[in-house]
Amino acid sequence: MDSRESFSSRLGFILISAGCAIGLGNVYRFPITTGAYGGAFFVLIYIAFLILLGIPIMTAELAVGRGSKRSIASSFDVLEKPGQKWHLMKYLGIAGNYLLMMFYTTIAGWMVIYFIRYLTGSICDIKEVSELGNQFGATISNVPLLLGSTFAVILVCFGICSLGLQKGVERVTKWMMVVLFVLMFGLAIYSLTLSNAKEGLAFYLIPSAQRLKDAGLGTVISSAMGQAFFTLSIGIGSIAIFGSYIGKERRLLGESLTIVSLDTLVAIMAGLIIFPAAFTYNNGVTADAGTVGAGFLFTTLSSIFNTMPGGRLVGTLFFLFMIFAAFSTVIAVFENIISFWLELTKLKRAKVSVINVILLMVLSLPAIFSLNIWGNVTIGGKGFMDLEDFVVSNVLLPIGSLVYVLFCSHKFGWGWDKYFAEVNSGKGPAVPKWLKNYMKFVLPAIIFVVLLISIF
Ligand code: ALA
Repeated sequence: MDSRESFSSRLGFILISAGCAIGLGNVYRFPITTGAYGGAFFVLIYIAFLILLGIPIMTAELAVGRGSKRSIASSFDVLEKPGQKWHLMKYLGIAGNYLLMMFYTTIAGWMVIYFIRYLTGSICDIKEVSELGNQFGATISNVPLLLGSTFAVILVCFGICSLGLQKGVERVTKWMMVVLFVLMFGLAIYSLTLSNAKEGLAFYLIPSAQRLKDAGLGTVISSAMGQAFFTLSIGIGSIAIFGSYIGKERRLLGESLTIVSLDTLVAIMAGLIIFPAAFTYNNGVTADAGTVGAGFLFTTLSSIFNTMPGGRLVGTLFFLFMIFAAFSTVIAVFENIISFWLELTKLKRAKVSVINVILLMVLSLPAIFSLNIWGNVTIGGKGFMDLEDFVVSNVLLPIGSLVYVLFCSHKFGWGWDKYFAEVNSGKGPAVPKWLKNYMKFVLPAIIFVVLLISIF
């Protein structure tokens, strides 16, 4: 194995870990689910889950990564006691990272397609939502177009990773994240000046018991939990890897708080961009999945861009923002995939990148084909893209999180003492002692319930 690389700065670590978390989950899935599940109450429950689940689990992942100096492909092998079986977790982690990328790269490809359409202005004359819906339908039925856009995402992102941790991943992601924040603030300020911004904000930020009732409390809670896991990508080692690249100067609770806060800031800002626009140009959003469903960005929101003054520029900047959010996650997860190979084989980074470009191009085919030529092929009522999303978000992330928490808090794992010493090495806010029983018993119980609700 090559000698292990590390980040050139703390800022690099924070922005890349936040970049891994910040992605389509924040800027696409969060506003859509918030709209569909009635607004503000969903947001509150989601934030509660980030605090109750997200932050402690993230400290566990980062501690295992930093304590082992390995990715999930061998971190449990390094830290477990002789004869234990925790290392089997590597299979779940590796499968989770690949499965996530098997559909995520295709959706990232849609953002590239729509960015080009806005940049060239080719889509700007279509104002009707139904016509835009037809166009989106034609886009996802167009196999060569989807193959081209997905493969381009895979090539560019592995190309960046092949340059190395500091020269590729850190340099490019830092720059992308800075532009993402600038674009986001610009778009949000613009949106807040729109005429019905107030109504949009009220829907988004003022809780309404009636809307909660309409959406159904159980559904709102389980979607908010799923969203919290997805947005942080916790449980499959995609955050742990970045713990493995840092030193012991800072305590990991502070680092986790910063990453989760940045992730939440981006999600909340995405809502500030979308809801005022939706209430100004589209009479708001409703719980109707057709209005706020998966195609929302490419139908309703695009129609809003095409109707508003200066919409071509706003649309172009918006899809650029989406590309940076998606690419920061893809690059981070690809870095994790590369590190599996570097740890488990003797191959060099460049060769591992080439192999994985080909591998992921092949693995992305089921999700792509499920949108068109395999449209009738379903397993358990789901096409491949939905199935991959479901397995990652509702099964692997919660199971993986459960394993991390048990490993860090119980004697039959790494144990509370070792976790406590690792997580609290350095400066910054410390994990308090009283968290021990929460991590040992309460958190696993919550995750277990989440898992059951998610699956059944
Ligand atoms: N955490 C990633 C996202 O939010 C998967 O998109």
